[in-house]
Amino acid sequence: MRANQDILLCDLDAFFASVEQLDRPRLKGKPVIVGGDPRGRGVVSTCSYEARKYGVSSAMPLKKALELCPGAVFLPVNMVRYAEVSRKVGEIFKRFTPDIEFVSIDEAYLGVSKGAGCYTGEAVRSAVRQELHLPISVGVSANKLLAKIACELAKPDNLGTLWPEEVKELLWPLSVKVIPGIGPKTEQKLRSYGINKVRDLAQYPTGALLKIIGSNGITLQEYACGIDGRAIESRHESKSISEEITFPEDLKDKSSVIAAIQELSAGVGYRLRRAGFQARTISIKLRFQDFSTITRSKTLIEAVNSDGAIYRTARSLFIKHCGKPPWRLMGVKASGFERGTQLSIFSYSPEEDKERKILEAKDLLQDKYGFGIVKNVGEIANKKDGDTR
Ligand code: TTP
Ligand code: MG
Repeated sequence: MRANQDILLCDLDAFFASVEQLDRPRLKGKPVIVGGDPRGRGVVSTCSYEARKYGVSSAMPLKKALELCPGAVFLPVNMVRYAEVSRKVGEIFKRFTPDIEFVSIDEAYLGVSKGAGCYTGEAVRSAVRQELHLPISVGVSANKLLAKIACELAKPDNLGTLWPEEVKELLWPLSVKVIPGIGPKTEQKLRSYGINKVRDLAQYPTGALLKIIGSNGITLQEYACGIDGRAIESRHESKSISEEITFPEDLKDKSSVIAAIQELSAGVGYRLRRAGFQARTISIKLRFQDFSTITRSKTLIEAVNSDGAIYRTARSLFIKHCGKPPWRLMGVKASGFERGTQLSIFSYSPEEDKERKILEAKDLLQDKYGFGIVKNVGEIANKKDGDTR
């Protein structure tokens, strides 16, 4: 957990069942149970929210599910298809931040800069809804635990928040079973000692709690107080953020390519800032008409994340290495990440301060109305730059 970070827990709703309903539209709005033949000995993998109303839940014997919900449609598990959808969801997550921990097939933690959590969460939800036609819930907070609980409480198809300062008011009155790690057995044990609500767990003498549930008691008590120091562990931490465009027709004039570089730089800059990163290295990728492709990079003295700084570097790389037109594809990439916002002590100037303020306003508008809504701000930000380096 980092103090300057918001954490999102994104979790698809009734994942396997939602994919089945997507692939078979006639099942929309109906109780769907995924797990196999209800006459067999298997268990429920998951079920649609329509089936949950009947008391059906994951890990329940299919036979029992049939008794509870005889009208449900029972389907076998089609893991290949779910894995395919899961990959697509992961690609959407990666657009918003490289700081991702994939927890399971339908669940991931995303780290974004402080204050960007809710906007990013809504943007993730609408991208998954619009592009994959699937419902997803998002919990937003300052740590993993509270983000996870916020998501569970918000489900289905919703975004919820649960901030550390709200723990006493909102979390303490709830049953201990909302705490991840407290399954039915631990819950029962705690109940037998009169620990029913999260408040009871938070306030129970620690020594006595350790005797009841062992060493795990310390962590669970910290959780009950909303404390969780776990960091996001990106297994395949993305090392770069890039955008590229294949032009509708090969371009022959430099100014058109430079206009594209400006657009691409703004996209890369926005994503960098939203992920809470700065980048030391800016690269371009250039493809010529004969498909030959070059990449060229420049490593800067200081890490950057403003649209203007990325654009200036990418443009100078292009001018230096553009070769002969026509050009077919142009890409801009930022890598060599460092944490934090761009506040240079070496070259801090009123212009940079102005640029930063303009970008902050632009980012907020883009969070709300989508990337690219503000076109001319990049121009203002880049005006101070007269050089072609
Ligand atoms: P979950 O995210 O736990 O459940 P869910 O997506 O079906 O429902 P929701 O998140 O809205 O509560 O698990 C993701 C998938 O993993 C789920 O669709 C099926 C599979 N799964 C099992 O196969 N067995 C299980 O016991 C559980 C809990 C999940
Ligand atoms: Mg899920």
